[in-house]
Amino acid sequence: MTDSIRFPATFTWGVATSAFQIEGAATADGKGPSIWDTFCRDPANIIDGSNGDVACDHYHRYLDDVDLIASLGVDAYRFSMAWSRVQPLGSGAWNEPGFDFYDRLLDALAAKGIAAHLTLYHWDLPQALQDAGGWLNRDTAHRFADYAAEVSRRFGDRVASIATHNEPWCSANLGYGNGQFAPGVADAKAAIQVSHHLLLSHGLAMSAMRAVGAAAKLGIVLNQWTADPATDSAADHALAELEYARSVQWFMDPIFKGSYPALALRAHGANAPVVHDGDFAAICQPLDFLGVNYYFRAFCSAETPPRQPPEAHARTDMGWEVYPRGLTELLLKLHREYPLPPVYITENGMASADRIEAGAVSDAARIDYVRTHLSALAEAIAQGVDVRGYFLWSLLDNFEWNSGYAKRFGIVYVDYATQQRTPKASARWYRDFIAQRRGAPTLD
Ligand code: IFM
Repeated sequence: MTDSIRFPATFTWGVATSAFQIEGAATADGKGPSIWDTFCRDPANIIDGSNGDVACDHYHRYLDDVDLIASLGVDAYRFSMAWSRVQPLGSGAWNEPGFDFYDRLLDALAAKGIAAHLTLYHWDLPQALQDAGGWLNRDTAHRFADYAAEVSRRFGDRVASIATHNEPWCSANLGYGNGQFAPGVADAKAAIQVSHHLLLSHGLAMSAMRAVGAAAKLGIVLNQWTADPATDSAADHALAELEYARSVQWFMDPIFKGSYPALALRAHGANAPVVHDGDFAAICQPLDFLGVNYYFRAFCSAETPPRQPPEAHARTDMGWEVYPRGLTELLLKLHREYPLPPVYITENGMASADRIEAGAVSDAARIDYVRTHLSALAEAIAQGVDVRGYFLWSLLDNFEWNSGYAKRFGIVYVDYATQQRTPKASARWYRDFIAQRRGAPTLD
């Protein structure tokens, strides 16, 4: 049942993608290499040995893709800009043909009345900056602020919002902590220092963009989860508390309170980051919005082997527990703990082993996933959390990072051999759900 799910009348409905995952055109029109281009050159890094050279070929098919977005009846589209497309070396000269692509994309979205929500950094650092130390080099934060200011100058009045980072937890912990993501570094101390430089870059970019004075709302997108103890044991409770501190509070506290959480700092010990005077003042400044990406909760067990979430809970093709209640709980907890600005759910969705049969893709599990998460979201809103929009991840099946093309998150199926797009049953469901909202009773 979806009739009983109520949202504010002005709620924004959208779909999301990111540059490296869909654009392809890896070397077109002067684009420089990014760390993901480099990382994929070693096929051992990607489960199916693939890369982002072509991906969904969105760079050439963006007009069709905008038509597809419009056909869903959504209000908004969230996407990211490939930094090395517009500034091939991550510093110095701008690449006009790269900016032209985003200019054309924005025109196409505007022509269809779709609001553009831009993310500056969705993990694809220009390789030239990596060669100079990447996010371990504090100077990268300054290069990022320059890039943010330039984008804001050019597009800040044409996009509804600009997010500095997407999921810096992943950039730090998967890129530098366990090496599963580009640039493939496995060094716990480095990961923590990188997280600090990412936060610093966010703060510097916010100031730089504010100085430009564009109309776009400015914020950041964080991936977040609640951390539940697997049992009532003191050990599981302690583990859950630490997990929450190291993941959610580690990014939220500097932004909203101007310090790192004491529990996580203690746990990091000698790996704690080097923080310069003035860093927290740069990081801790008002946001126009907070983007929350929610996929699953953390289930914390101190036993060996660790206890797993209940068997009865479904899992996605990524192996992630389906736990919609966690979205309500997370939002209420954030609402209690921080002076939140308006919140957007900037990603939520699931991978499933979709197949095309007789020209159609039946993805009932995804419909169920989205429906139950929307219901959980409506519950949080009803309890007072100011959530202004929801972006389904993802518009298209796409390059799922180290899983390559083996995992399908799209509500539109992509046949990578032909680049044919086929809306799945979930795309039709989402379109109908949104259409129904327009006439449905609202919270207002
Ligand atoms: O595909 C990713 C996206 O790039 C960032 N958030 C999680 C998604 C699913 O893993």
